[in-house]
Amino acid sequence: MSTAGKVIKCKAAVCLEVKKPFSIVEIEVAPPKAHEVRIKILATGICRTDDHAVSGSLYTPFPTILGHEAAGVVESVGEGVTSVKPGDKVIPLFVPQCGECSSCLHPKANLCSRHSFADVSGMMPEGTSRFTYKGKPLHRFASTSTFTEYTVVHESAVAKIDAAAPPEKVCLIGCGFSTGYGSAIKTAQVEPGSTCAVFGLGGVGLSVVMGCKAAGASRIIGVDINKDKFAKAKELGVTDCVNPKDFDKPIQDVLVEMTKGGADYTFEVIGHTETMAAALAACQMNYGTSVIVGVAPTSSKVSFDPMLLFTGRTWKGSVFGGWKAKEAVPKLVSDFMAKKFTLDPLITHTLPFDKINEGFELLRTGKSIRTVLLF
Ligand code: PAD
Ligand code: ZN
Ligand code: ZN
Repeated sequence: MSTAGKVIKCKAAVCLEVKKPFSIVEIEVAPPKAHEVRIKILATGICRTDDHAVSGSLYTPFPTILGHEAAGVVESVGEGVTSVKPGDKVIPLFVPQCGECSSCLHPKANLCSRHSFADVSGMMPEGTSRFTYKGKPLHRFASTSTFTEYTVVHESAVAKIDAAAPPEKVCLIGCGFSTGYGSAIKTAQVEPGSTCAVFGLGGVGLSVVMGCKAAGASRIIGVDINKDKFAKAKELGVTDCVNPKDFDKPIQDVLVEMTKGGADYTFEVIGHTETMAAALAACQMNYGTSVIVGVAPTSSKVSFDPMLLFTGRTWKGSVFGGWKAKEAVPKLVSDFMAKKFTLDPLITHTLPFDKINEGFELLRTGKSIRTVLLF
């Protein structure tokens, strides 16, 4: 029997309060309104950004449904939706693309100005929530909310993908892989023969490594305080592994020495303001480029010597790897299907959705790269 137009009762992992474990509860998901799409989630990855929200480091209103790295199938669509239809396999987009605003129309921009990726209202663009728990509305997160059997997103925040794509793998194209890979090949535009340094070798950092390697970097230095991350990093293209704990001096000094003057490209993929400043200082003073990928705590400030930029370094940031999400995600999925890159090394754990708290523990204890939750 069709569920279109009806309220769906389903299971969701709800965060009732900051710093608390997820509660698996039954919620109600209202039908999509005009220009909205209701999606049955098939698989969702656990990204550090979700954990930043749980810990309160990244502000988001509670109670909430987190999760933003997923693949699913369209259950029903609201009035006026033209780009997807029921039954389509899709990836929800935490960076929406309306296709009509000045940013969406600009070839260099990927952050829509009509539907901001940074919106923290916790509501749909028209101002209300589609999620209800015990009669009260729940907030959404990052335009997506994927830790639930069903979610509703705006049409600008969903992309149709190849029907044959395996959801338990391509869910990573919804965030971690695309962010890291794009930061290297699109935002930094890493050149063949260059030297790169990647700070943080988690799911996103290892995807930066893959991007640097694909772009032809000849030396890729991986920096992490967890030495257990080094074996996989080497497998994916890291040529030198550096643990800041092994040195008495600042890591930027170590890297400048190792590279005889600084790396061509550095990437901060941790989310700490100190390592952002260190990554900037670790790139070559005349022509080095440093890219901030990690999400710093809400309202934090970075302190750095302006001389670092005065001499010629370039400091950039990259949200979702600089991709215009709605048009890039289907292409990235096609590239995956054509075996242009692999996602397997990033997926260290697969768990049933109910074990979401276990999945977060694996991330917090540094034991996982990506855990994919299956519904
Ligand atoms: P992760 O926790 O899997 O990886 C972070 C890595 O950094 C771990 O291996 C840690 O051991 C390592 N680390 C921690 N502290 C230090 C330190 N002081 N020096 C060196 N290494 C350290 O996270 P992830 O890969 O899922 O995400 C990484 C960051 O990227 C995180 O801040 C997340 O919020 C952000 C992110 N940004 C975007 C975007 O669009 N820019 C998208 C997705 C994630
Ligand atoms: Zn993410
Ligand atoms: Zn737009």
